[in-house]
Amino acid sequence: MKHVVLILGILISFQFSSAQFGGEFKPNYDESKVPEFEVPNPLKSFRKRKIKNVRQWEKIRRPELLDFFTHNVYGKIPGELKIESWEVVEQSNNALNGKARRKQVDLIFSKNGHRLFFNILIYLPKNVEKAPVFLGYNFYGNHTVTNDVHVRISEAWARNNPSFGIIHNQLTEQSRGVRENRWQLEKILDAGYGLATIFYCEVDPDKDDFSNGIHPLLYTDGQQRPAYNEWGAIAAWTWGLSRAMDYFEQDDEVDENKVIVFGHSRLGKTALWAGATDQRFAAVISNNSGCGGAALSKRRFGETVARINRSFPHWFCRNFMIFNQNEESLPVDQHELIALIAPRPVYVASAKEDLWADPKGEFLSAYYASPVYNLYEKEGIPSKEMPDVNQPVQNTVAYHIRTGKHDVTEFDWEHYILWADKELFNK
Ligand code: GTR
Repeated sequence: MKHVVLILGILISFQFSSAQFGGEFKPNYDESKVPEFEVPNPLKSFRKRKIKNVRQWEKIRRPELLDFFTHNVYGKIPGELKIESWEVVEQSNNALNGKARRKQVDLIFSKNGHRLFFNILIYLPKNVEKAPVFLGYNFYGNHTVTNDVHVRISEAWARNNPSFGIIHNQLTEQSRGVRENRWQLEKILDAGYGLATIFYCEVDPDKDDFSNGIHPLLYTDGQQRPAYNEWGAIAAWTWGLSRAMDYFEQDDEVDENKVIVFGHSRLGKTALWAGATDQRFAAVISNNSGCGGAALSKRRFGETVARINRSFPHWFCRNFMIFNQNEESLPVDQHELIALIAPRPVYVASAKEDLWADPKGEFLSAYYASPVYNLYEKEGIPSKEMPDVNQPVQNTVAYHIRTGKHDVTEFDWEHYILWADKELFNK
């Protein structure tokens, strides 16, 4: 009898979890099936106090929101770890046919008997003394962003992608330049900006395994994986972006007050969290960041909290799983992540065919974050109506939806540059 009960119990819980985590998960793409929900008010504290000015926002509301996202969504970074040393492993004043200066810099860390280093590839425009830079992670190695033969190939673990010649989780020469379109390096340099990029798996390999990357350097004795409220991979990647920022503060060729953190998709989620947690970033760009990024979770349109936690159990902190199929009980939503970036400029971009990332939910987040920007007398998104395709709305909060799929395109970069010129240089 006992056994029957046990087996029944296992069967029921299996049923429950496969329904919850969706063996047959079907994303909702029907606007009429979006559940009704109340958008949490960024200007009302958890204790229902009205937030009327910048002082109350910064003293009461911002800290409690930051705390909520830290302990329940992305996870807290359990300690401090400074750059132990850095080394310029390669440089040239005549890169890209004389157009740019190039540097490849290793940042080195060690603690608890573990050592970690990651490399920043930096291109700077030649005619600018202290350059503003776009900083962003890449998915398949620094050598994929350009055809420049001098860019080193990382030896870190990489996700397999046979079409890029990546098998056995090792990067190869075959993928040099394959992501050139996504970076538009020449355009960036011509506009007077630098580009700095890091292969994200050097900071933390993108897999459900907490024994590698940066995590073990900050474990307590005997710890094997982060606690429920501690950092998943997204927070680990943001840690890396902040260390890149530490480095820029020491590099005379970079204007550390004009670093724009950029990311696509999971790395767009990362850029937003980096901007929220590290106020040294001057501006933030979220390209097609979707669920757990710019999109409102409560809409459950496309990818959902349960689905993302099931497919990528290592991205968020484990506490976030409490909200699997339970988005209504979230006391926050992702517009408040964007609000944490205020008053610094933030750009949310969607793609028409990228329904999985919920373009409308991304737009609405930018819209609902805007009252916080207004407290600072900055202009956000003025209307709840989505703009037409390929018609950017560019204020301190900016948004566009372009034609095409989940990707980063020339159109995206053209508009990011125009907006950065306006927001950071009043051009
Ligand atoms: C998808 C994931 C998205 C997005 C994307 C990416 O598989 O469901 O949340 O982050 O990956 O990073 O390319």
